[in-house]
Amino acid sequence: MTESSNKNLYAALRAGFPSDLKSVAVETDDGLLYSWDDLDRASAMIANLLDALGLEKGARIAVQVEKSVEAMMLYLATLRAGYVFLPLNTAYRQSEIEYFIGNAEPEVVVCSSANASWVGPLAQAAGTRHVFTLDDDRTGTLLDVAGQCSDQHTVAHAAEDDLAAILYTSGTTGRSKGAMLTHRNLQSNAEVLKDYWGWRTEPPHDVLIHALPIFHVHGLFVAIHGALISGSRMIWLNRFDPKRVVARLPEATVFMGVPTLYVRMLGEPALTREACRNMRLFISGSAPLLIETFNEWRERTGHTILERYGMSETAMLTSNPYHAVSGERRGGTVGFPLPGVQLRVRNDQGEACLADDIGHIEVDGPNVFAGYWRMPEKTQEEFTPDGYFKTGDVGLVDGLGYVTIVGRSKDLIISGGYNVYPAEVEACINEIAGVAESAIVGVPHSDFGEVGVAVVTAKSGAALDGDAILGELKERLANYKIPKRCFVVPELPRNAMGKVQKALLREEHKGLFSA
Ligand code: MLC
Ligand code: AMP
Repeated sequence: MTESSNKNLYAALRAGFPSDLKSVAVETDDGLLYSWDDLDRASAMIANLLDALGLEKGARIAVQVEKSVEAMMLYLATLRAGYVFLPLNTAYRQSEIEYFIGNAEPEVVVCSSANASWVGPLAQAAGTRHVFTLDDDRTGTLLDVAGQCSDQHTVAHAAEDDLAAILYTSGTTGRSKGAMLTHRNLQSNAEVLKDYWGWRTEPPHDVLIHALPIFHVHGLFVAIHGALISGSRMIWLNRFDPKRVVARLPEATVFMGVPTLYVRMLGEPALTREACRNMRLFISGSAPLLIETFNEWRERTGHTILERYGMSETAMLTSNPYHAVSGERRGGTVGFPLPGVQLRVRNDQGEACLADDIGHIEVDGPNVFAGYWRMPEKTQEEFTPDGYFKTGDVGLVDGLGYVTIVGRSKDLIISGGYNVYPAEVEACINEIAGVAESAIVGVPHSDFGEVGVAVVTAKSGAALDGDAILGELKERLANYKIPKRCFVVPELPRNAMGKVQKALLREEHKGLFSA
């Protein structure tokens, strides 16, 4: 088999490593240095561990661990061994994890040692054969066993349509769906962004501040792939801390964040033009960047944030231009479709919209996922007959080709860059004793952009307390999904068809958290 016939994403990332493998690839904020060679050898050791387990092709490796460089190595190891990486948000609670593990049926589960007492039995009950621990202080059974393995490993052969990762993304109705991403989906996107954003592939390479979680598209794919495939060093923060990021800016050239990160950094007096003197590029995405933040950032730092748009199902779709010759970076827009991405806007009747007309955004391209894990009907529903994926986002393309997202047809709240599906939270509230029904609406929030507010009615004779409801929810749902307020009301507003009028509730509560 020739090298080029191997479409394994790790091989493509590895090809981008600089020639000096002893140079620093990752520097943690507390001063640990990892060379490119360390990344390659440690991921080889973990890959050898996985290979020794005798897993089937396509086996899922589910991972719920705190962010660490070793967790990234586990991701790289999974790729290079040819298995499927399934990252899980550390905020997920027991019932959420139970669902993901039951649905994905991973052969391997890696969790923190603090959670092993409940994740282990739950995984074994679901048929998982191997459970390891991994902590953010370079300990855990995964590293103990991998430490015994060889640091030489031949990258497994992968066809371009082989699965590389499954990302669970909440459904508009019902439970989360696993978006299946192939080696081709991820590699094509990484290659396109390498060029589009001008990553420096020759010395002096870029230096990326990595401060995002690594269980979603943004931190796991866009940031890590971008740095690795261009041979760029990463300054690695396990948690986002605006003070620490601003303190490290003078050493960096690239930063990526969700809008909340930019809002919080603007609260730091040390954020100045001087601090940003070596920066080349600030990128924002995952949620709408307010034009106020865009403008304030430009005034304070002299840099124009580049906003881009993507999804778990598609990785990156559009981006504002990097090079001035391609156009200006326009605040409030998400830029142009990336090379290779076909993006169209259609009205409710399925007709193409004219420039500036608002409609449903549909996309196609090598980055568009292979479907939802074990949900062929759902997959079919989300694609048009001619093969375009229905993003659920509503927007327009202007006369110059800039895409603007104006809303969503899916009932979704994006809070601090995390997605919250009202249907999931409502279902959870409705199970609480005494609750008759509930509605979750998204309202503006000065820090998180948008947050959920719950409006609940009681069954006759039941006495409910909003704070007690939130307390119960915290046991069952990831913290960012918990509504920031809960109101108990005599009844929910309904229209003539009996449908809850969420727009009225949104209007009523819109001033709760705006600055
Ligand atoms: C934390 N909290 C949130 C929240 N994050 N509430 C609403 N929305 C959020 N996103 C709440 C917690 O419940 C807790 O409440 C309190 O804030 C403190 O929790 P914390 O964990 O200490 O918060 P903090 O570390 O400050 O986290 C905030 C954050 C984090 C903005 C740094 O949310 C974050 O890293 N967001 C980035 C998400 C991301 O990477 N998205 C990319 C998705 S990919 P209490 O009441 O318990 O005190 C994607 C595709 C694409 O969308 O295009 O990129
Ligand atoms: P996820 O399911 O977490 O991948 O979230 C994807 C969704 O985030 C998209 O469908 C959009 O609604 C939203 N999104 C991502 N980037 C942007 C952006 N720059 N502006 C507005 N919305 C965005």
